Amino acid sequence: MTAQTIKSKAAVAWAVGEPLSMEIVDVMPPQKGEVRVKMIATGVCHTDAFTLSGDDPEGIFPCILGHEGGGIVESIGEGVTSVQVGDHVIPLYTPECGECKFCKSGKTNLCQKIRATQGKGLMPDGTTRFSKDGVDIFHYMGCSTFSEYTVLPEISLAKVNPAAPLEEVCLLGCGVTTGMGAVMNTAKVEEGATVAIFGMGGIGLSAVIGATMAKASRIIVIDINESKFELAGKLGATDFINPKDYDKPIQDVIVELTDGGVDYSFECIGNVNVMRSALECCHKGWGESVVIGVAGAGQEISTRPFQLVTGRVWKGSAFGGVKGRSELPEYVERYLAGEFKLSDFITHTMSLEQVNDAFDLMHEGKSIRTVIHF
Ligand code: NAD
Ligand code: AHE
Ligand code: ZN
Ligand code: ZN
Repeated sequence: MTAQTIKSKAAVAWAVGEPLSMEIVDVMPPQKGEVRVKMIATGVCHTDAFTLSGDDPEGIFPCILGHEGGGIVESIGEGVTSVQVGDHVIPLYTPECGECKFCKSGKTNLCQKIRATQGKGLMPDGTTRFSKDGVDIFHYMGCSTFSEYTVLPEISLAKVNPAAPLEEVCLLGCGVTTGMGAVMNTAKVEEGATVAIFGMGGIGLSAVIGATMAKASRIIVIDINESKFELAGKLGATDFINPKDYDKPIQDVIVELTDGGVDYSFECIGNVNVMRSALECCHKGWGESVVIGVAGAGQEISTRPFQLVTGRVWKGSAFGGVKGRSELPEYVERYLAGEFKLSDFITHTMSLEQVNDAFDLMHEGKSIRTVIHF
């Protein structure tokens, strides 16, 4: 049977800085190469708040935010072969087409096949599938998981083991994969290495899991909110630093603590000053710092070039360097095998109607991840 336009509950961001508004929107059927997904659960990531705040140069309104979801295929468009109705899927803001220059390079997970239209809030054919009373609503990061039903390109879906609870593995759609992947794929932290992780939100705590799995000898965590340290310790962090306790640059504190600096550092906040600290707390000659946090429009990083001349390396990581379609299902299997837990991250669960409360909890530093159940 051909799919029809359906009504869907959605939290719409009508304008920058405004609370999301619960609406019944129209969701068109999936077009050629597209899939319509019934969302089961979605996490709320700091990047959703970042875009709503107006700091994202690609922010475009009205839109439906959300990019950390888990759902079930409701209908498929013409030519779709890799998923079928009923499959359990995780939406991917970093798709994997397998045929673009980036995919073929083997050097990056940053598939660019649909990046231009995705950045404009549109499907690959340049149009949107969402509307309300005839007004078009834009997609967000190609995912828009704050809607009961959403449409994605086939290449933006990872098919995962249906045995995995979507209410938990939705977190692998962004935060947990990003943190773990940055440590294991991007930095390739080795056994015995020393690590500093700045920011103990969902991303930083997942980086702690990655560092623990990599058997790092020392995992130093830095946050201005000490309530985050308990879970960090449970996940394997060994040293806990609140920069507010010191009257000197935090990189100096870490360099002294580690006989010259750490082997690897990770910035999981989105603060360009902290990015500098993260680079400068790395060991001369070989220390590597990975930028994960997303900084606002117009912000720039700086350091003395001498920091790089003397062997420190500055790099970045998107979605933990993970190729969504070919590698994410394996993360789900590792979760199912008990290699890591996701429930620790879920401090709050709520309905879509309460999504603004989830943003408040994040801004107040009271949540790690809120998961919305549909
Ligand atoms: P979060 O808000 O849950 O956590 C941020 C943490 O940083 C909080 O614990 C906060 O107390 C701490 N913090 C804030 N300012 C600090 C400072 N000056 N010094 C030390 N700690 C400080 O956020 P999150 O969801 O974990 O996301 C973290 C960042 O990662 C955001 O910028 C987000 O946009 C970005 N992100 C990037 C990717 C990627 O692929 N690169 C993926 C997901 C999220
Ligand atoms: N749109 C912003 C950049 C936002 C950004 O850096 N996004 C990360 C993922 S954050 C997930 O929570 C990312 O993967 N970026 C790679 C990409 O291609 O978007 C801007 O500055 O324009
Ligand atoms: Zn995210
Ligand atoms: Zn590609």
